This record gives sequence, structure tokens and C-alpha cells, in this order.
Amino acid sequence: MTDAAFYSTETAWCPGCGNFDIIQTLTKVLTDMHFAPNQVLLVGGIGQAAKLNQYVNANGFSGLHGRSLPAAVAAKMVNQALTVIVNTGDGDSYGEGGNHFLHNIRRNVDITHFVHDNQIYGLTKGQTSPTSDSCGDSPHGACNLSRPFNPLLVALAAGATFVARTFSGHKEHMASVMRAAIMHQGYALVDILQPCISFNKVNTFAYYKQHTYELEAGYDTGNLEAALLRSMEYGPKIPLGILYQVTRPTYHQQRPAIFDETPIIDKRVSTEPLETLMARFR
Ligand SMILES: Cc1ncc(C[n+]2csc(CCOP(=O)(O)OP(=O)(O)O)c2C)c(N)n1
Ligand SMILES: [Mg+2]
Repeated sequence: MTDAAFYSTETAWCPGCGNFDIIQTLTKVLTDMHFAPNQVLLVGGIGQAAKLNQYVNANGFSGLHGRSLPAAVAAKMVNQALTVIVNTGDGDSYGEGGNHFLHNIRRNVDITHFVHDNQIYGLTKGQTSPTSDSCGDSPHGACNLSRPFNPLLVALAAGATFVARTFSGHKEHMASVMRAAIMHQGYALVDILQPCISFNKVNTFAYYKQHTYELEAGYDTGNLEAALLRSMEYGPKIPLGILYQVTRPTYHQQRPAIFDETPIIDKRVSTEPLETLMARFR
């Protein structure tokens, strides 16, 4: 199978948008990992990034704004055989979906969360998002009078078992991080720096190229303190790579009585006890 099996070309994205690099890389990774389209569920909320599932030939679900994670978690709970991947924006994930972000991390459900972080509300034409730079650093265009949100630091503090960052302009790096995140057992967050060429004139392709660096070979992904320090590097130099990865029991593994090898959707449910009960009220 080629990645064309996953990819359909009609999109509503602006020519040059970083979302194209993300969709091309993701479909290639899924193909290289030998997934068939029916084995994958792609989930989004609302926004330009969130539309990705509508352009890929796999199972898809578009939820309400900020509600991609509850939908993804629910799907995984009833069908653990599915590979569930969320693709959605920084606004959808960290703003409107902030509470779901925090508490679904704690559950460690085995899903992958790719946040297309263009540091702006793209679909609604350029308002400030939680990750927009502070107005002190970036007084032009959308900027935060509030303190910018640090998703990697928050995810680490909430107990995420896989925390990474990549850049849509480095396709090979993005592919390797995506692959590792999909293979990870448990919740995996990948914050993908992504230029919004129409509305974010500060955090451009050139800006990310200049301001990012890859974690050095030998970096210890099991060291939480080191990961916390790297997650706070956001300014002249932003680290790219897997900041943290540990093995911890997933939501399913902690509840073996409910989640055995047969997914809930394949379990036969007998209505007999219910019918007997209802018969008493007739
Ligand atoms: C409940 C609700 N509030 C607000 C909106 C308007 N709205 C649609 S998309 C969006 C922001 C999307 O930003 P982001 O998640 O960063 O995605 P991007 O378009 O940048 O990829 C907002 C505020 C909405 N559709 N529903
Ligand atoms: Mg955005």
C-alpha cells in the first residue's frame, strides 16, 4: 500500500500551510508502519488543524471545539484494537480543551495527541492562542498579555508518559517522533511547531528554523528533572525531540476485569436480565 491510500488532496488550507507537511508525514508514517486505514481513528475538534481527519482516508471523528480528547479516549476505551490519533490545534488542545488536556493526561489512555501548534487561532483569522508569544517578546500581531501557556511543562507536571516537540519543517525529525509516539503505550503528546503563513507573521518557517535545535545524542529521556528544564527552554533556542518517555500502566492495563483481550464493542451483551426486571413492572 502507498501513502496515497490514506491521503485525499482536497483541503481548505492556505497554500504553504505547515499542515500539508504534517498530513503528508503522518500518512507516510502510517503507511510505513503497515496500518490499514480501518485500523486507525483520527480525531479532531474544531480549527484548521482539526480538519486533518476529513482529508485522510481512515476512520475519522470531528468533535466540538476543545472536545477532541474525550471523544478519542471514549473510542479507545470501547475498542482498544484501534490506533487512536488526535490531530488538532493549540487553541483546541490547550485553550478550549485545557481541562480535558490536563485530566486525560492523568488517565494515561493509550492515545496519541499531535498538536499543530501555530501559536494562533488560525481558522478564526489570527486571534491570540494560549501559546502565542508574550507581548513583551512579540508586540506585533497576536500576542499574550497573559503569561503564555507551556504545554510541555504542564504535561510533564500532570504525569504524561511521553512528551515531545517537533517542527513541521523538519519532516524526517517529525516522522521519527510521530512513529515513536504512535508506538508508545499510553498517552503521548507531540507539540508540532507549525507556521501559519496567513496570520502569524512572527513564528514563521524561518523563525522556527533559526530558533530550534535537536536534543543531543545521549540525552536521557527517562530523566524527569532534565525534561522539566528542557521544557522551560522557549525563547532564543527551543529543543526538539522526545523530552521524556517512561513506561507506566495504561488506563486499560489497570482495569483488567473490564478490558480483556476482547474489545467492549465485540462483547455480547445479554438483555435477558433486563427483560426479566422490566417484566416485573408490566
Ligand atoms: C465553542 C466554540 N468557541 C469558539 C469557536 C470559534 N473557533 C473556531 S476554531 C477556533 C480556534 C482554533 O484555533 P486552533 O485550535 O489553534 O486551530 P488552528 O485553526 O489554528 O489550526 C475558534 C476560537 C467555536 N467554533 N466553538
Ligand atoms: Mg492554532
